[in-house]
This record gives sequence, C-alpha cells and structure tokens, in this order.
Amino acid sequence: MKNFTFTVMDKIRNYINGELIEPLAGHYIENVDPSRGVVYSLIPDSDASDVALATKAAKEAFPSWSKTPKEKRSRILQKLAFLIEDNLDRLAMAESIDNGKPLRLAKTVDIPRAAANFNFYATGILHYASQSHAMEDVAINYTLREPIGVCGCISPWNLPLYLFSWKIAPALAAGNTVVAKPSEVTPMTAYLLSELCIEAGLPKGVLNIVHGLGQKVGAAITEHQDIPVISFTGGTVTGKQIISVAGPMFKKLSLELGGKNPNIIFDDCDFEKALKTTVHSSFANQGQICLCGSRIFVQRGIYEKFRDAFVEKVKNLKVGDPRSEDSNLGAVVSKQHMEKVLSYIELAQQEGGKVLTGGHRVMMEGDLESGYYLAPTIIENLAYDCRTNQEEIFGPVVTIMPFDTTEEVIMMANSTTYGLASTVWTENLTKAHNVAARIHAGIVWVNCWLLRDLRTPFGGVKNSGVGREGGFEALDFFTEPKNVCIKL
Ligand code: TXE
Repeated sequence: MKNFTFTVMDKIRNYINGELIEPLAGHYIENVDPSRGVVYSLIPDSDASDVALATKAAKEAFPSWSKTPKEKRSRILQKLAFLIEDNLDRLAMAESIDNGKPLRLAKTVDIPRAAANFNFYATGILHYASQSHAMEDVAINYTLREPIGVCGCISPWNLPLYLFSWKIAPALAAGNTVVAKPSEVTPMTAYLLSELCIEAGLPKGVLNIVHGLGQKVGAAITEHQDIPVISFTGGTVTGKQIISVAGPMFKKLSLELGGKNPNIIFDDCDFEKALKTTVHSSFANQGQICLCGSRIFVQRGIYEKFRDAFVEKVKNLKVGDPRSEDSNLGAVVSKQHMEKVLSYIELAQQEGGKVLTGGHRVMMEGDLESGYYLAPTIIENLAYDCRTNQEEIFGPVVTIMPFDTTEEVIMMANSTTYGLASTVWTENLTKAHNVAARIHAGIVWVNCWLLRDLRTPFGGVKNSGVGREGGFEALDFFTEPKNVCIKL
C-alpha cells in the first residue's frame, strides 16, 4: 500500500469514461492543506465542457449498466468497498491532509463509513423489492422500480468521502450511472476513489468524477438536460441556488442542507454520560458536522454544575497537528472558513455573549504556523433568538443556555429555520418520547449522539433540506416507480 504523499506539482485528474484525464481547457485550481496553510496539490478547474463529456459517457453507459444483473452490480460495489478498506491508511491520510481533521477521526469514522456505504447498498439492492396490489378477480397491479438514468451527485467538504459515497453507492446500486462532483476544497479522496474504481472493474462511464468550482461544475451538472436527478449535500444557500435551476426543469431533487441543532439536557439526565457526549457532539470534526449540537440547553437545576464541568473538559481539549495521536481537534477546513467562524464569535460578543473558553485562533509553531486552528469555544448569556443562536456557524463554537420548563425549551429548540437533528438527555422515558415527538427535526437522538443505523431515514425539515437518504429511502429516490395494472 503506497504511502500518501503529494507535491504541488502533482495534479489530480477527472475520472471520465473510465479514464483519468486532464480538464479540457487545461486550467487548474490550487488545493490547500489547511493544517499548514500551504498549497499541496492542483485540481482540475473543469467547466461545462468537461461536464458535457462526463454526461455523454454516463448516458452511453446507462443502458448496459441498468440491465446488468443486480448481483453483478453488487459484486463490483462490494469489491470497491473492500479496496477502500484495504487502502484505509492511505485514504485516511489523504482525508486528514485535505480537510484538516485528525487522522484518527479519518481512520475510525470517515473512511470506514465510506466502505460501509458501498457495502450497505451493494447488499441492500439484493433485498430491494416492490409491491403488487390484487383487485380481487378484476385485475392485478404490480409496481416496477426502474433506474432513472444519469444522476448528478454533489457533495461538501466536511466529511468528504463519507458523504460522497453516501450518494454514489445507492445511485449505482439501483442501476443508474453518475456524474459526481466533490467539493473543490476537499477533492483528494474522491480522486483516489477513481483509481480504486478502475481497479474494481467498474465499467467505463458508470461513474464519472468532475473536479472544480461549484459555480462552474456544480452549476453545469444542475442545469444539464441529460441529468434528471440531483442529489446534493451542502449549505442551505447553495441548496436554494440548485432548486431555483433544477426545480423548473422538474428534476428529481434530494437536498441535505444545514443545521442548528439543539442539545437539550434535563436535570434528570445521566450527568456524566451527557457531559462526555456533549463534548463530542459539540466539537467532533472541529464542529464541522451538520449534525453537531451547537445550541446547548441545560435545565436550571443543573445549569451551573454542567456549565462549569463542560468548560473544564473543553479547556483540556488539545488543538494540534491533525497527524498527532493526542490531538482532539485539528485545523478547520480553510482560511475563509476560519474567518467566517471568527466573525460569528465577534457577533456573539456584540450580541452580549460571554466567552467562557476559546474564542480565538490558535497559533501553532514550525510548519503548522500558517495553519487554520481555532480554540473550541463556549459562549453563554445569549438570547435564544439572537443571530448567533439562529444562524449556522459550522465550526468549534457552541452556545449554552439555561431553561426551566419542557414547554420553554421546546419553543426555543424549534425557534430556528432549521430542523435537522436534536439530542435529548433524560432518564425519564415518558419525557423522552414526548419531547422527541415535538421537536422539529428529521433525527432525534435520546441519551446518545451520532449513533447511526444506515437503514433509518436521514435528513431534515424546514431549511435543513428536502427528502431523505439512507436505507430503502435512498433506493426509492434513485428509482422511478411504475404501476402496471393487468385486467384478469
Ligand atoms: O457547502 P457548499 P459546504 C452543510 C453544512 C454547511 C455546509 C458545508 O451544514 O452548511 O453544508 O459544506 C457545490 N451549484 N452540510 O460549505 O458551499 C460545492 O462546490 C451546484 C449539510 O461545502 O454548499 C460543493 O461541492 N453546486 C449536510 C457542494 O456544492 C454548487 C452534511 C457543497 O458546497 C454550487 C454536510 C452551485 N451553485 C454539510 N455552489 C447534511 N444535512 O447532511 C457550490 N456548489
């Protein structure tokens, strides 16, 4: 297994029609390693002509791939999953360098989950069935679930291969072909996946990966006439741009967008478990997971005890070299994102917030001195409806607020335009069911966080998105149902 090293002169390439090729116009974008703040590779600055080439390849590959027996599609995708596992260290290193996340996180979460995504849908498709409806002795109805054609899959930079594969796996398993675009901020593992696709024997044109800017390549995929399905994960603002183009074209859309998730801690919780998990749900991946609990509500009876214990634990988190085993947080993904997060810390203080710990950039030494590091930050004394508590920050920043009654905390939790995930900490089962039923979210974790069964529906309500991924929901999305009614 080759070690992962890239020099600036290493240019990654697009994966089109089974080959790794240069962008047609020959332009490239610099790719930065956020832990060191230096350019470490070049990626294609592709444009609509590259998307057109990829879409043509995908369209030509569709008839054969969609008619390939599902058992054969399954075997190829399982081979790909095996190759991802077999290249764990190399892919994890690439992910850590590209995103700034701790290598340990990439090794234990990102890359294993990418393999799991392919395995899950490679096997799920073998059990995916449809219905028949008998009309006594009059007629029999059966539902066909057919692959649709070329699917556009566009993914973000926070969990690069994890979310990239979460779309591609069900699309391919269902018999579609794909034109995919990873984030230009973290393209590396998608590029390495291209090499593994060739090794796995994925037929040419079935998967095509076009690197480049969202406004050029993402937009070209969104507006292409021959791509009837768009699966997008990213910010709510971008989701609005996509829906404004794809909506009038009547494309089938799955949008997984932002979150501003409440973490509700009642005074009858298991204090130590709630405390330990809240550190993780606040700052995992530098807080760059749309499922992070960025608004912490603690019932007044334990507010001060919890707040002080939480601050003490967070003060002891180590922000450091992502490749160092003892780093709890690595670098945030880019200079631009670091500045965005710092601007929200500034806003919070303007809105009356009190920074209990963190609130600043962490200056490193040696070759990390230009890296983008932020201290994990806890802010209290903010109104539940101020901008800091309503807008997605998407960094290592949480707010903490006391509440008295269940009614009050449900009102505050539901007060944002988002509705993706929520966590509830209580040992009272009746309260758990009652609160879970009333929270506006697509996912509610009770006494846990980020515990994932891939069969469950995944996604949010309100500005957190449209549609669901996961389980058979994703196979329903990537197929079209057809009702055939036969007179008896
Ligand atoms: O999103 P962007 P980011 C959310 C997370 C945060 C954001 C972070 O909460 O808000 O995503 O990811 C491409 N037409 N989620 O900043 O900028 C762009 O190149 C077509 C929610 O990367 O929206 C990139 O590949 N494409 C999620 C992708 O869109 C365009 C989990 C996302 O970029 C485009 C993860 C355009 N006009 C993050 N502009 C969940 N709910 O599960 C950009 N892109």
